[in-house]
Amino acid sequence: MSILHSTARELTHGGRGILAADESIKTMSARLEAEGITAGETARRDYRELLLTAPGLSATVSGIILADETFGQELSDGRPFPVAARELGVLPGIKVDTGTTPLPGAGGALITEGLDGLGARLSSYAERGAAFAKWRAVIDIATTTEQTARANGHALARYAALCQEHGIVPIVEPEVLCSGDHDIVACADTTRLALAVVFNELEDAGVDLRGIVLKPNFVTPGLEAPKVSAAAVAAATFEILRSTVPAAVPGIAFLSGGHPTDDVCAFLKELSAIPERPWDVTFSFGRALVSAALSTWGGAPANVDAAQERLLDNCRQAADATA
Ligand code: 5MM
Repeated sequence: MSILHSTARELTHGGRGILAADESIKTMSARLEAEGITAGETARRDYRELLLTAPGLSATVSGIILADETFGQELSDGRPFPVAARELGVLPGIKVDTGTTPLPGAGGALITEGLDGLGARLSSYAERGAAFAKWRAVIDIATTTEQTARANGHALARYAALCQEHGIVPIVEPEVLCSGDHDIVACADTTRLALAVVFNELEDAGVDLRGIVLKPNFVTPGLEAPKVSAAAVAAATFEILRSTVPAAVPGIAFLSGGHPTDDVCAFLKELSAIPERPWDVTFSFGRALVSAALSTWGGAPANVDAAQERLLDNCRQAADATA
């Protein structure tokens, strides 16, 4: 088995999942400030160290996605984050997109940037220990068209092919945003379009599907719309995935998208129980794993243990949902 295949499998198989701790400096700073913590390089580092060093994290977490700033930082014991992650039994990953910008003439739809110079950056990340990478396309139901989905799918495919050339597993994340009051059918339609286009582009780019991880949204009503049952979400999500995601993909790791922890774990549990599913399913949650830990910490060293317990509880709940 090639390193790409074994890494993709290690990330998604065996009842563990991925911790998304790759908030950009702007997003992370805003989340710290919202908890009354003065945001700066040191606070962002301390917070990511709290997450990575939670005792026994590797029992439930296979990989951690880091932002460029964190990837170049050291823990308080002097170990670089990617080195410490491997020593702690967690594969280090790196977010390599550089964010979104409006696509010209596309009514506000966004395109994700970061392809220029990406090959050189991937070489450097690989030398420093990155096992996998992440690129997120942001897809808004109100503005997405076939053309804008294709532009984002094309970028995702170019990124994925480049990652594989450097021995790095690409996480392919076409995120249909959960914000809004749309119904589940609207989410299903846009998710189907986004995934169909992405797999078309991945095939055209010659990407080895056995060496990727797909990171999609669950198919749900918008966060401001009435909820449906977890069984209904799982059925709708499986229906879309079955018709768009080839069985060669080893694993699917879902984003949480702003849904509460209990809800996304219930969605995952229902999906895991579908017997005809050809891929492993797991989590690649950000907020659903870390929000409670961040507010428990509040920037106080005395709260680190309690914050780590909140993180570990959520990781255990998510991992249990994959069984
Ligand atoms: C952790 O947040 C990631 C980076 O976000 P920004 O670049 O906007 O700061 C984000 O890509 C995340 O990995 C996914 O959206 C999944 O996170 P959630 O919180 O939706 O599970």
